[in-house]
Order: sequence, then C-alpha cells, then structure tokens
Amino acid sequence: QLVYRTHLGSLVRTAALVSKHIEHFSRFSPSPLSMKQFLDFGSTSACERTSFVFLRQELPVRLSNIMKEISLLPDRLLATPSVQLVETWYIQSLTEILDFLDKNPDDHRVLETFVEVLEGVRNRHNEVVPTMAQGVIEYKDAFGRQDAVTDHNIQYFMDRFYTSRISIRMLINQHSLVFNGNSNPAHPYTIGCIDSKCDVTEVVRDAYESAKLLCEQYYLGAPELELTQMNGEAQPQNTLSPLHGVYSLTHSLTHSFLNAMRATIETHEASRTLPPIRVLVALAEEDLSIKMSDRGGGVPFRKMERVFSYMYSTAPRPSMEHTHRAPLAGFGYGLPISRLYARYFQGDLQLYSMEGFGTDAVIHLKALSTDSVERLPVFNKTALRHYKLSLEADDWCVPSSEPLDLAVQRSAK
Ligand code: W6P
Repeated sequence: QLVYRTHLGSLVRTAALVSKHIEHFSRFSPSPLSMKQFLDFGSTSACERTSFVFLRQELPVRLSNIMKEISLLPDRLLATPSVQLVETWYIQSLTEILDFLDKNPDDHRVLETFVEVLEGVRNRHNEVVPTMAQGVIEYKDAFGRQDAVTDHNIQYFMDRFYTSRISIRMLINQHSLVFNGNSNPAHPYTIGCIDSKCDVTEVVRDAYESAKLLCEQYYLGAPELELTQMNGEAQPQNTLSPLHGVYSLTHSLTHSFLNAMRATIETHEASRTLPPIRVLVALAEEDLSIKMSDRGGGVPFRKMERVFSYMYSTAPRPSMEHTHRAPLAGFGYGLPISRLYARYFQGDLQLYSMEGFGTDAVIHLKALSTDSVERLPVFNKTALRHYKLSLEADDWCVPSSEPLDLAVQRSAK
C-alpha cells in the first residue's frame, strides 16, 4: 500500500492535502442518476469523454461525502485497526481519482488509464464489508456489551456507508464495462450490469436453483418452489424498468431462499415432507413486488429488529466445532445489505414473520425506469446531528424488572 510506504513527513503533507480536498468535495451534493441516464451512458452513442468528465468530479464528491461521516464515527470505532485500514483505502482511492482533474479529456491514453485506475479502486475496496464487520467485532471485544444507542448509531452509519459504496461501485462498473471495449455477446441486452430485457421469473428460478444446490450440500434435500406471476403480460415492454444489477437481485433472492430453506428444513426435521417455498411476482403500473413465503416456523417479533442489525449480526459467531458444518445462511450482513440494494433504486425489502408459522420476505422494486433513481446519502447538517447527539437518554420508559409496589410514594425523575 502506497500510503504505508510513504515517508512520515510526506504522509503528513499528503493527509493535510487530502483533508483539504475532502472539505472541498464534501460541500457538493452527490447527483443521483436515473436508470435512463445509466442506460444512455451505456448506449451505442455513449461518449466516454462525457462519462469521464462526469465521474472525475462525481466520484470525489461521493467519496468525500462518506469520508466526512467516517471521520465522525465514535473514536473507539474509528481507532480500530480494521476501520483505519478501510480509511486508508478511501484516502488512496480519492487521491488516485483526483489525479485526473487536470488531465486532458481528449487524450485517449488518459481515458484508458482512467478505466485502469477505476478497476484498481474497485478491487482495492473488494473486502470493505468483511473488514468493517471485523471493526465492529474489534470494537465489541474492547468495549463489551452493545447498547441501544451504539447499535442505532452503527446502524445509521453502516446503512449510509454501504449505500454509498454500492453507488460508487455501480458508477465504476458501468463506466468500465461500457468503455473497456468488450461487449457481452451472450447478453446483448445487458448494458454494464443492467439487463434491459430482464425476465423476473427467470431471475427467481435462477436464484432458487443456486440456493437449492447450496442447501443440498448441507441437508439431504430442499423444499420445492411454487412460483406464481401476476399481470406479467399486461405490462407493455417499453415501460418496464430494466432491472438494475440483475446480479444484485439474484444475490438478494438467493440469500432469502437460503434463509427460507434453512428455516423450513430445521422446523420439519421430524416430518417426511417439506412445505414448499411460495413465490409471488406481481408486476403492475408502479411496483414490481416479489413475495417469498416459507413455513419455517417464523421469528419471534421481539427478535425481528436484530435480523437487520449490523451490531447483532456480528455478535456471537456460529460455533463450527459443534455443528461439523458451515452455517448455511443467515449470519453476516446478507439481509441488511440485500435491503440496501432494494432501497438503492427506491425499493425496499421487508420481512413479516409469525412465530409458530413462517416468514414472508417481500422485495418491492419500481416498475418504471423513470421512477428508478438512485437513493443516495448526503453529508449535511442533519447527518452531522445524528453523529453529535449520540449519548442522549431514551425518551421511552425502561420497564423495571422489580414488581411495582403501588403503596410506596414515587420520587421525581
Ligand atoms: C426465516 C428467517 C428469514 C429471513 C429472510 C427470509 C426468509 C426467512 N425465513 O425464518
């Protein structure tokens, strides 16, 4: 890593220069792109120069906005080796991209180098999610039990941080896939990582098959799939939103299938038959919704919040020695990150569970490409306030564990 090898004196100068750039670029708001704009950048008339000129400004803006938020993390988390490492990746990547600000956009070699640098940036940040998770573990090992306030603050930051990362990788992937010169002959309607002729039921079936393969490696079988599509034909093709990152949707669906399969198998261990996983795809004027229902016994209501918690999800590592097999799914950040992918283009992922019966996981997406606009965090006064107001008392009563003696006079708060 370049930053590590640098002489201390010049490291200090670099850091001072970088923080000046972060101050400058974090004053700009990120510019959310619509699906149409992503497709135009990827069309045959796409102009690499235009994309380059946009990205050499927009990427520093998005990086600097989130770097401001990293710098406002509680010291005890910011100082962990893992979070420090992630911060050096951001500084290095910002520096490399800023290098292009004074380069000539009409020089082909500049455009070529830019694609190479972007691919380097993307690879540098490949391990950000497990590294940040490690940072949360280091924090908990050093400071013990999680409290509601810390949990809330980490949740707020991680949702914004990972959304920012998803969006930056989307920009980089689109630019490098469109302008590295190779079109994908197997997928003629794929523009970067957007599939303009995506068949949702096909994506659901693919995700089911991948989950089934994994599931069958750990258990002796897998529940069947029952797939229903509503209104599929009623929708004229040209208004349909091209599904962004088919890969991310497949990924999210596979993850949910694994959760549903595990729950189904583990609650029906004694029985001969497994209830199927039912998936309903509903395509209408505004929404494209996918509901996946399992009969895996559900999750108690009290524990539902934890399913999306970055703090809880890193908590007790599943013990491998006792199970003799790797956990199938449900550990780590799969669900909260699936939800961020859905929210990134104005959708959502919601779980409805009934303990004793099963769980419905619903993914809502926008049906129209005009409604599919990036949902991006911005660093401003409101965000700043979230990081400053960290240690205030809760405004809901804490139930006492002692039985209340109504005969005793209560004292003031
Ligand atoms: C469960 C827990 C869960 C999470 C996500 C999707 C489906 C399910 N089923 O029991």
